[in-house]
Amino acid sequence: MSDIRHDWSRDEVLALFELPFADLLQRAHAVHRAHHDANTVQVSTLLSIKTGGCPEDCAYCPQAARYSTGVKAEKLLPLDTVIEHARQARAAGATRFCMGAAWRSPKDRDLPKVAAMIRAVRGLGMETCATLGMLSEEQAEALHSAGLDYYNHNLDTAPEFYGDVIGTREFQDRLDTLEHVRKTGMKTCCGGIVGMGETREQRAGLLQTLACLPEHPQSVPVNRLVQVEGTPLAGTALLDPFEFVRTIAAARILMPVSMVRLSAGRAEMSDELQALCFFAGANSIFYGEKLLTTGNPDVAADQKLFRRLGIVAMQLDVPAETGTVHTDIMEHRTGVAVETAV
Ligand code: SAM
Ligand code: DTB
Ligand code: SF4
Repeated sequence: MSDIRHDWSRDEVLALFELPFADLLQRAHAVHRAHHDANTVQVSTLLSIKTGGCPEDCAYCPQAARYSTGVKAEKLLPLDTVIEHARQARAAGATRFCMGAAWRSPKDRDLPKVAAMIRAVRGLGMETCATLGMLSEEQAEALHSAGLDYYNHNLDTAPEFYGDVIGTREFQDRLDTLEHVRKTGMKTCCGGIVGMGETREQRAGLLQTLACLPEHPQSVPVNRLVQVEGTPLAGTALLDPFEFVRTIAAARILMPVSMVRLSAGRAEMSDELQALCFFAGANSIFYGEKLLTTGNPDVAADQKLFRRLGIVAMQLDVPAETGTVHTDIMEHRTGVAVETAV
């Protein structure tokens, strides 16, 4: 029987969180091994192509113009700067390049510029991902035509906690953007943030909502809140690290085939905590010294951690500069269908 389900109830998800820690981890790790190579981790590099000055009010975000966080508003980066960053990311071993913009949604005049970036990064033989805010169907199609592989748009938190964190757009707006992206055939990268003062039931609610989407997102970033001075969420009580591991484990059980990304917050995590997250089913990270505006472990530290844990970075078998990208090729390398739609 397939373990891919879209009908999880909140109580079932909560019951996973309430298992004894060892039982939860054993179950998650078994699901992980059934679908993935447990010693391979996918690495993506992020670049902020348009930083700061965002009109939205997301209470966690250092890029919202209304909070005094020290992040300066910048213009969209020029194409050659983006290409240079992508080359460096590829040289360091990243296989996916994710471009983020501090927009509520892209302006139509920006789209051709972002499309040119997508084409250039694809030309370097990397997978492409973008996170630009809300998209209309037409905008999603324009990005798809440019060759975008993934669109990142997070649900961020459970529907009932959402209004405590974001007031300038609705939860439904997020679901609509994801629908527009899926319609084009692009893959979705969708997850959320924990450690924002939500309850365990609300963490379960976020994961339940993700697992009950029409398709499981192919990538599920689980961010631990990076507390930035000046944002309303600075000073939030810290989440128990074991509860974070439980969240990763539950995500793995609910979305067996998806890549679960140990995302923001790694700079504040010990190597031991990250190792537990990999055991619990995380198999993707952001790689490179910076996320969008905040820090991330440096490449040397991650390479050392991988060596100590016997982890290898996932490879794409794509000759450099050819312009063709075969994401399916990962099946050859790992023997498992890691990116198959469910
Ligand atoms: N502006 C676009 C949007 O909101 O969709 C794209 C960029 S936005 C920075 C992408 C995601 O980053 C957010 O949805 C949120 O999940 C995550 N994020 C932002 N600030 C964070 C923080 N301080 N800690 C953890 N995750 C954060
Ligand atoms: C996601 O879920 N996490 C990334 C990516 N998608 C775009 C962003 C994390 C941002 C952390 C705060 C910052 O660096 O500004
Ligand atoms: Fe703007 Fe995105 Fe930050 Fe929200 S998360 S304030 S939309 S950049």
